[in-house]
Amino acid sequence: MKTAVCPYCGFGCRLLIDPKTMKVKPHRGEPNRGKLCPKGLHATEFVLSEDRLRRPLKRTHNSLKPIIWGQAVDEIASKLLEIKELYGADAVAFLASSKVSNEESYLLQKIARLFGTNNIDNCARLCHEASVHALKMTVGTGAQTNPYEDLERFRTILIWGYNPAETHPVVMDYILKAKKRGAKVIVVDVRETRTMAFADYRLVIRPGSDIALANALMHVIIREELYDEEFVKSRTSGFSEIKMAVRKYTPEYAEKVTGVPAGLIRKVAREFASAGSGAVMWGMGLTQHVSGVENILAVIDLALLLGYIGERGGLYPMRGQNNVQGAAYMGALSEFLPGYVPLTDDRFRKRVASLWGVEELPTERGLYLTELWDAVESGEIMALYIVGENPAVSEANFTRVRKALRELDLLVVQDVFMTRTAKYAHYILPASAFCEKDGSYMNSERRIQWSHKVCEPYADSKPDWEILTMLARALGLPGFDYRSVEEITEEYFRLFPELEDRTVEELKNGNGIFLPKKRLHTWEFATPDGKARFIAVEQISPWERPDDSYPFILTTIRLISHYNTGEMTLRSPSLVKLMGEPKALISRADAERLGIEKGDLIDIETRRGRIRLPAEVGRIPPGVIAVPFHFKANRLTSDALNKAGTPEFKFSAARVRKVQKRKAHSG
Ligand SMILES: Nc1nc2c(c(=O)[nH]1)N[C@H]1C(S)=C(S)[C@@H](COP(=O)(O)OP(=O)(O)OC[C@H]3O[C@@H](n4cnc5c(=O)[nH]c(N)nc54)[C@H](O)[C@@H]3O)O[C@H]1N2
Ligand SMILES: Nc1nc2c(c(=O)[nH]1)N[C@H]1C(S)=C(S)[C@@H](COP(=O)(O)OP(=O)(O)OC[C@H]3O[C@@H](n4cnc5c(=O)[nH]c(N)nc54)[C@H](O)[C@@H]3O)O[C@H]1N2
Ligand code: SF4
Ligand SMILES: [Mo]
Repeated sequence: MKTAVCPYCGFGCRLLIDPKTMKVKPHRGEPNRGKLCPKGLHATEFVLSEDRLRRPLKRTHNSLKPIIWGQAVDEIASKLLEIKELYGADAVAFLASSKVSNEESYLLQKIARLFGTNNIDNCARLCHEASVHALKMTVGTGAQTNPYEDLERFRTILIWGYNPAETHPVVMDYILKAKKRGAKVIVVDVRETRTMAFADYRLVIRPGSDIALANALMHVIIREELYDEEFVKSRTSGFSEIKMAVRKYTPEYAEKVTGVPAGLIRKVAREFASAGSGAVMWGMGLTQHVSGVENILAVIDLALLLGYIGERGGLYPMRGQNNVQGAAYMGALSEFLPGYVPLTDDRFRKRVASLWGVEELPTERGLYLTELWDAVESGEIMALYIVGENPAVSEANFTRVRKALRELDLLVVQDVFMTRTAKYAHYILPASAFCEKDGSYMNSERRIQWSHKVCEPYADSKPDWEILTMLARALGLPGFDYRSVEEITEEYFRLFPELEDRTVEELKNGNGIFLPKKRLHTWEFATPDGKARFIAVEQISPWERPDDSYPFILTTIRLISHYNTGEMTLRSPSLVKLMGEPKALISRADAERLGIEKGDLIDIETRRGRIRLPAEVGRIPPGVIAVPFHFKANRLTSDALNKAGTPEFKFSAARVRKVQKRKAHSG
């Protein structure tokens, strides 16, 4: 049996794979302790799919023709160099994948920066980048503070805009264990989720009104003097601003804004504050709003007020993709060098440059993934190199993305499948799947784990690190003479003081390595003065408001057996069998008013477009409609961005109409 890391979600389960049968069993060690969800259990099925890309392809006159590796890479490199020569390095952008290993993400950002641009980004931008920004501003480090194991000993778990029962099923085990030991679970969501079924307190909130609720909880806690005065005094700054800001957020006022009864707000504030310890876990319900950064600031403020940090609590922005945390730590973000170090940190930047054998690296922030499409429109971006990302489906308001993809002078897609995005590409490069290569991955708790090669690469595919090494050499970049993936691991280890004394062997044989360490901020915060900073925020309105023409609020959600844009799960026969048909969720009251019954086809329309889905009735308040994001929801969504560059996937104004059955033709 070989040990690999699950290629789906950021929880980071380890799989035991039998190389002969390719069957999967759960690893007994950390973090999954003998558990897997159906995606992990069937994780090798997409790898074995006949649909895999077999060889490099080139588009000529609208048809795709096979091309040999060497020629494909040479042609791509010379086109990139030509564009650089004519328009500068910033006319090229690279999209890294949160699905590939640390080594591979590290290589792509190294290529981008040595090529001369910070136009390097990954799907963290669509996901938790607001959490990263808010955490950096308050506690100094943009990542989850505590390991999963701590969840079991906290007395309260506050789950906010996050539905782990469907999105990180294995973390539910930790939550349920805590509950068995007496912890209280509080869930805040815009609908009655599967996670809410396990909650002691269920707060169904109006979409986009989270700041008002967080401020009201703080209002009660401050007014009733339930906060941790000692912690606030010795370890934080900015308390007086918070005190002022939350004064007007009485539970009664918040009830008007959020729809959550004032009595329940008081009860939850008291329970959470008096428990003595607590975790705050959050997800896309908070980040994917124009107020994303402020939403997170509000929940961090709440935790700080109670001293729920270190031994007594933790901040858990639960990461989405299997290696989104790693991609960020490796520097595949347009505003940060590896380790989330700002581009303007001269000392660190010079150190990286000297490790790479050059004098200087570009210092200006690159474009966010979500800013690329306008930049293509305006002619600023001419070429895009995409590794393992599917923006033609995953980006907000994808109609404009598809238009931009068509306009590029050069689009390269490096993926395991012919994705919706690859359909626009000039060159398509077949990548090997996770179990066909070695490499390290970092999960949400910042645990780096080794994933072992189980089988040979499919057909003529190559591991991403090999493809990128070829590309870098063809571009004439220095320092890409790697003969094994381990040499890349050793190189990135050198960037982090905490990893300097660690070895790849240790990583391969143990339970993983936490970077920078297991528990953050226990004694001191990673801010210049060592104190956490409260940042007061006011309720912020969504970008679009419902009106007479578009009276519904549309939000987008995830389902347990579907995964993101579906490229992998739809090629897994066992998962396809488990998959329910995606349905739009609407309230009983709205359904009755519009004459809609369960299973009826409905049209959902926003200012961007229209889609048709069967209806599911119930478990959501009137006026709100929730659509699974996995297939075509982004024809509808709003592309308004928050301060971290994330679109407002969770709030659009929409209208809903029952599709009238066509009358049978007479005669
Ligand atoms: N099965 C499965 N698992 C996955 C994925 C998948 O596609 N499928 N994707 C992975 C990825 S990339 C990610 S990022 C994670 C995401 O994991 P989650 O964050 O759990 O995912 P979502 O379902 O997008 O959003 C969470 C919840 O936010 C709620 N919500 C919507 N609007 C609001 C609001 O205004 N306020 C509040 N409080 N809540 C709101 C929704 O009802 C939903 O229940 O899952 C990962 N795991
Ligand atoms: N409406 C709406 N839209 C959303 C969201 C939402 O909640 N609502 N959520 C957003 C979020 S949180 C995220 S993270 C994004 C996800 O957006 P994407 O990252 O674009 O979605 P995925 O489907 O995960 O795409 C991953 C791709 O990687 C490929 N792949 C897998 N393994 C490998 C490998 O080893 N090598 C290579 N080269 N490729 C590989 C897969 O085939 C797939 O095409 O979607 C965002 N879009
Ligand atoms: S919980 Fe996440 S990491 Fe674990 S098996 Fe399921 S998809 Fe894979
Ligand atoms: Mo995500």
